[in-house]
Amino acid sequence: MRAWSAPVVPTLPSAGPEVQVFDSSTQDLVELVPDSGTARMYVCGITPYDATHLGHASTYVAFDLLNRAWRSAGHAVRYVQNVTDVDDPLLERAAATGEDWVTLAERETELFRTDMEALRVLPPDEYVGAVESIPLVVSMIQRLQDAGAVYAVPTDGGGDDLYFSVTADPDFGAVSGWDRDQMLRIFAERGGDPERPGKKDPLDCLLWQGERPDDPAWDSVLGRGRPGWHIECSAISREHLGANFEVQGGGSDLVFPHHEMSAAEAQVADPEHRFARAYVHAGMVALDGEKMSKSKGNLELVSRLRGQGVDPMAIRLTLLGHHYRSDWEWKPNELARSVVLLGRLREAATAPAGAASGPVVEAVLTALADDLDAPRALGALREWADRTSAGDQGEPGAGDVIRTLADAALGVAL
Ligand code: 5CA
Ligand code: ZN
Repeated sequence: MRAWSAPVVPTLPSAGPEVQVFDSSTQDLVELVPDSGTARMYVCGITPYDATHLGHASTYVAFDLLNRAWRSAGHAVRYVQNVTDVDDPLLERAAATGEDWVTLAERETELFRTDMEALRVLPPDEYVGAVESIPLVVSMIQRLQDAGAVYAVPTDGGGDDLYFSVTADPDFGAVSGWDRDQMLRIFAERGGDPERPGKKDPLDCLLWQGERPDDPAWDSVLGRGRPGWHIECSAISREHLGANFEVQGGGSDLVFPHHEMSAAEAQVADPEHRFARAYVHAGMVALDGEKMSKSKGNLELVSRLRGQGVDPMAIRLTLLGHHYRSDWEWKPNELARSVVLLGRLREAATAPAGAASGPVVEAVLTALADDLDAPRALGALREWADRTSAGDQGEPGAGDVIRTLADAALGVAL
């Protein structure tokens, strides 16, 4: 699948420190110096049944910061993202509105691309759909069958659904660290089916769904059907990044079951290797007191704000004003403040001379390497602009350095 076009990343005057991020599985900071010279990152992509909201944008901007922080530290980055272009929520929305599901997925994926471009999010090197990955999914399920970790549950239509036995992975539970009660509570809320008769363990998850009337289905050695959700990300990441890649990322709503299951499936298919080195999760953005979500409809859309003429860089500044791990609520007055801040930064950065830039470069890169502390990095830029506007113009051309810094490290074009 085609990604979106890449903004130019200007070269920084000096390299940043090695990056530390918070790993959900160890509940600790880890320094992720890439094993292979290239940092490999997989970030779970959208299910394209509705437009990009600010929660999605916030998560993708968070991982864009990680991408940029690795580059600032001098590492190459290989970035893979999926598109869940066949799954229940997409098919349900298409059925409800009478639209063809493929057309719906293509339209919303295209809108997502333009939103990401406007926000200056670096595109993944591989942007991969679930549908185009069905052969990869099927062969990973076959490996799980060889490992004895798959069983069939008959469907009403005479076919079989294939389930993954979570007990096959001795490390099951290590990503979330949750106890069984908590897993059972959340599983049903997030696409799982703990009550399904015929399952060996309520937590076992669907790998391959046998064909249903009116649902799309593909021929395979597993029978006609379509992939389950978690195996999609296990198979795509394994194919395009290999084993033990640096970061598996997404919003914190994916910790369980999605990232737990994806890791378990990949590790049972290949017990010699870990799935990812670290599991990194962005906080949830809320609106009107509840997690912003397509299913609830409490959304503010990137495309709606852009349509109203809001500068995407002001949207980005608003997202960066919150630490990526915190849960926060979208408030329109914060956007208004970001518009003002953007104006002040731009004014200072276009002055022929400004306050010394060196300490700001160091402060910004250090803050970002320290678990992607964008609010602290923004604070350093704001102080520089204040000093410059107050008359500290000791360094000719300082604004050019600050513009390079804001663009390369934070993705903000001044
Ligand atoms: N296609 C799957 C992942 S394989 C999926 O979760 N799609 S999604 O469209 O529902 O979400 C896309 C990304 O946005 C995920 O990383 C999810 O964790 C994140 N996300 C969804 N809602 C929010 C929110 N309110 N705040 C922050 N991030 C969110
Ligand atoms: Zn995923």
